[in-house]
Amino acid sequence: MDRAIERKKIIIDTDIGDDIDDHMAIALAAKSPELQIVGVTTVHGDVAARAAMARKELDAFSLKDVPVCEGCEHPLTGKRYSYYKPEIWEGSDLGTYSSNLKEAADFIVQTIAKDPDTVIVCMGPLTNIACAVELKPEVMEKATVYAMGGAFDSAFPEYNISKDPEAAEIVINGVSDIRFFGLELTTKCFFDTEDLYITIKNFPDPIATVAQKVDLWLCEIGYSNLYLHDAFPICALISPNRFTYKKVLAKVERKGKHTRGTMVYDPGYFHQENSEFNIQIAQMKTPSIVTSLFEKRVFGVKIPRE
Ligand SMILES: [Ca+2]
Repeated sequence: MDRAIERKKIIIDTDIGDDIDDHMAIALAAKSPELQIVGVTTVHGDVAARAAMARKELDAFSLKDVPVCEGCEHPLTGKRYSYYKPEIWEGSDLGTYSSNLKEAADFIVQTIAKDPDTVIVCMGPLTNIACAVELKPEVMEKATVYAMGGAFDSAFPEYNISKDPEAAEIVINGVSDIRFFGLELTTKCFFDTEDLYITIKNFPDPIATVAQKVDLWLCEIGYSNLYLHDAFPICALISPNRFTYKKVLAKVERKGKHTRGTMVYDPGYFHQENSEFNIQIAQMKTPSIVTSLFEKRVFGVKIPRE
């Protein structure tokens, strides 16, 4: 690694084990010399199985010293619901892997208190971050959060926000620098799942660990496109000049019959130029660089495209 590169410290907060993009995003972070993963926290549902999955992947990428910490199983209100059958997707082939720590909110607060420049990269519902805000608001107010979440060109309630709207509302008002990577951006970049699997299926570790999940994604879930949603905030930390951010005042819909979990905001038609804002929405002109980064850094080969 070039010694001149100052590595940006990150905590990855993840619901690894539902959509495959968490696995992909962790692989990209692990292979990027600009970033230093200082901890992984798990959220939403079977957080112990998710922690075991994160441990297995970090170990495969020779990151055995990075602590993995279990977080909140349930949203702040209500119960957790998964799209997929846990026995198929979560908890598969985990052997003796397990977490190092519990109480993710404590870990997050302690890490940010020690080094406020550490960026929290959120790849799941924002429950752990909300708990950290409630635990130590004065510490978390100074935190920087890059979150995959929201759908800023529609009233569609995007998954991560909709699974814990109350947590999202606490976080957008409790953290001064929070940047969202919404579906209108993250759906612009994907691999063909089968082409990816065929290309990498016989690769040695650590890619074998990723290939195993791609195979599951293809066979058990059956999605032909492998979207890289959670890799966008990682990409933004690797290549900050590729991204711009639109500052807006957003609120989270928590009551709508069809829109609970939607983030709503004034698109700028009516407010003053310097009006108050609480989030930043990521924008970029070349989403294809996300797949290019995977090809260069993670797989080392071009993945065929239809
Ligand atoms: Ca995720």
